[in-house]
Amino acid sequence: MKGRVIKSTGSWYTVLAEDRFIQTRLKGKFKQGDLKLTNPISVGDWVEIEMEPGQETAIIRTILPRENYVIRKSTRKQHFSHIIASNLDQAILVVTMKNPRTSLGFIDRFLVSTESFRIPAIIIVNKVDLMDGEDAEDWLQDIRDIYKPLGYEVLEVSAMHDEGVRDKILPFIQGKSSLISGHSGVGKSTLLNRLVPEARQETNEVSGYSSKGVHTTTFAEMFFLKEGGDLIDTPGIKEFGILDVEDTELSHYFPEMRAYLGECKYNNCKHINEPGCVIIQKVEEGYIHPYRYQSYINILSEEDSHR
Ligand SMILES: Nc1nc2c(ncn2[C@@H]2O[C@H](COP(=O)(O)OP(=O)(O)OP(=O)(O)O)[C@@H](O)[C@H]2O)c(=O)[nH]1
Ligand SMILES: [Zn+2]
Repeated sequence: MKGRVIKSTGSWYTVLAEDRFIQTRLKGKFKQGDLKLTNPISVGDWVEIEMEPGQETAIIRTILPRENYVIRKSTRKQHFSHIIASNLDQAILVVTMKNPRTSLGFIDRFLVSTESFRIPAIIIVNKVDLMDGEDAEDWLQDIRDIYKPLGYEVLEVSAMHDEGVRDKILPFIQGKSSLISGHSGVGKSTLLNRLVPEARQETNEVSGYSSKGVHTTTFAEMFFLKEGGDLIDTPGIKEFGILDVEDTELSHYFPEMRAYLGECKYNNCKHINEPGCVIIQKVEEGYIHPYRYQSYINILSEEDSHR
């Protein structure tokens, strides 16, 4: 039977297969290619399962090849990675101008990650009800001016006060598998509860497990839209870093730079201060936004200092 992993709690995985939620577990070892993983299975994985004789539970026999995945370095084990979610159609970044403030630099790091994972991204600006004054207007205008021309959708909502928030977002998530990310406090849970009103109930169910003393590190959980499609929430995972991107590769993950790659004088150009650099020229001519170029330089130097 084929199904999709929708939740992982310790050694048990909830799989949705043939319209049923089935508790499954792994038996034996799984080869993961070159990846060294702390979790062999992630939410979003498609798996082949087999019911245990005379039981309501099943064994995972095969993990089907992942179309894509979001991964981060393990905080517990050196040289190991942790898959946050897989088989995604898009990643949603929720940002706010205030309480907390999301910086453009953070947005750029996120977008570099999703570009490197080959996952489309959209930006939801939440708490627009708190926007007030010139500073807020400038921040919002920058977001519109910078990201929309690059092809990233920018939606402006108030999850708390806007009754129409669900209708506004639905066309962008219906029929898709979307990961929700963003700083703590930007309103991810509030938004999720608007989009999937039953979600809160589900969350309570998880804490119900823990009161029985079962190990419940919930890595991620999938919630279903009644119109089709799903949302993956990642409690406890506030952000994922940029993983193993080579200096000369970084510009590939800036869509506005991609168009000019190969045009610089030196083919290993890092676009910092090299003579004949077309990227620097395009920044000067106004084709590449200076904030984006600044983020590019910041990421380059931060990644260097991490080595
Ligand atoms: N003013 C305003 N407050 C909001 C809005 N959406 C959410 N909030 C508030 O922001 C706070 C954080 O919201 P959450 O939904 O818990 O944020 P979160 O992103 O899930 O936070 P973590 O669980 O820590 O990752 C809560 O007090 C919400 O009531 C909004 O549109 N406007
Ligand atoms: Zn260059």
